[in-house]
Amino acid sequence: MIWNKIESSPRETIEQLQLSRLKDTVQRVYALTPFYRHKFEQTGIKPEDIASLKDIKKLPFTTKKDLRAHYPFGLFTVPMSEVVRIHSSSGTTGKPTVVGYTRSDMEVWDEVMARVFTMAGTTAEDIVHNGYGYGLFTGGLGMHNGAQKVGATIVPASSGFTERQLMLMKDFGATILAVTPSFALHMAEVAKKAGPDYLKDYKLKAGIFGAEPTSKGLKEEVSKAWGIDYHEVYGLSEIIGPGVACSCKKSDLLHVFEDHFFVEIIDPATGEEVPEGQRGELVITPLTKQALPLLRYRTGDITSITKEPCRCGRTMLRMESIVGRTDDMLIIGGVNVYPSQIEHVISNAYGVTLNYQIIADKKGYLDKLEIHIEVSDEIVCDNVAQMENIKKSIQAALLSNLYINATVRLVEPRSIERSMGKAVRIIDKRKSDE
Ligand code: DLL
Repeated sequence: MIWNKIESSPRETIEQLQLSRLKDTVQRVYALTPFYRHKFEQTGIKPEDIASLKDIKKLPFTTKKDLRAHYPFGLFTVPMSEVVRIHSSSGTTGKPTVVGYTRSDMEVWDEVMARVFTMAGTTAEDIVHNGYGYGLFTGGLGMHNGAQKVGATIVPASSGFTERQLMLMKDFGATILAVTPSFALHMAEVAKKAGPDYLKDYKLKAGIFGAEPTSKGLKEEVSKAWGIDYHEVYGLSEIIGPGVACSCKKSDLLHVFEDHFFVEIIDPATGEEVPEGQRGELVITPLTKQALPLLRYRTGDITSITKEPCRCGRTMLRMESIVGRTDDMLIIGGVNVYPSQIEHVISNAYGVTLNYQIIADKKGYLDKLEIHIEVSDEIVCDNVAQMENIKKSIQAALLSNLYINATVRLVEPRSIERSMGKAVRIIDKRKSDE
């Protein structure tokens, strides 16, 4: 099922729409945002210079730093009387990034989220259990509005209180689960305490997971543990929240809702576009935003795109699942590695679970990487020889697949703290020492 026929329109139609919307956006920011007008003047660009989609390259990039410099509402292009909603990123360091929505922005958000729910097979007959956090985080309310738009029954559970969430899922007969992948795995871990046939109590058929980089192995684990179809949703507050892209039933790649978001992939070091299919940093220009239109926003997320047709009938280009963030990339002894690549190695290993933590540190001048991984329940921690074998085989796989020398420490089941939202996988002690 496809929510909106634009999703399967010929690419020329989509691109024509993109161009006219891009021109409007450029006019809008030039006229209304001193920050952009100044940038245009500095580089000698005029809104009229945008005659084709390729001309987008002439426009300046926008970064998180720019948003922070204009905290909280400095880049808004409408009076506050037209802003009907505020959200913000968690902002673990310094000020958070604040975003605003007009009524029309809310309609766009609801629309793209309705497409997401429809991709996962949601109809008015479904009961959606929404375990994304409600509040300033866009996950909870973004999902909420999309589910409501397709007419499903929504259970606004928010995050935390795992046992209670499971009870509600059982008692209300939830058919669609919306949570972060790491929390879905934790929920399954708790649900399994009811015994091997725990799935008989649940009616779930699909899940909509996102908000954090996730390896193929962890997705398979979630899908298996809940006996459901895995749909991945991608998005970020600065652009809209969840609902920039989502995977359909036919492929693991995520369809980008291109009529609202123009995407480019660039080399993060040079800012130059990379060829289709090659990985780089995702840059997004929202095409219909009213309150906070941004040009060429550097997401920091690493992915690749393809325009190859999809078997589901949608024509909108697809992006690969996010490999990691430019700022999450670890450089260990000169080797670049993303946590999701380490997760992939762990997912193929015997005797361990996907509950792990990566600790990067320095020993003298040398980088030191330690990975703590919980063993599975069937492993007897007292069996020293077995533990040693597991540890050595993971270390060897990390070396041969990723060229990193890491020390693996196997820890007891359930000894690593669980996350109720986005998982904290990396502790980089080198950063805190700076
Ligand atoms: O995480 C929006 C969201 C909510 C997406 C619920 C999906 C589901 P922020 O808090 O602003 O917004 O964080 C955005 O999260 O730049 C990515 O690094 C990461 N992210 C979001 N979705 C995915 C995904 C929400 N599917 C940041 N895979 C983004 C990997 C993701 N990373």
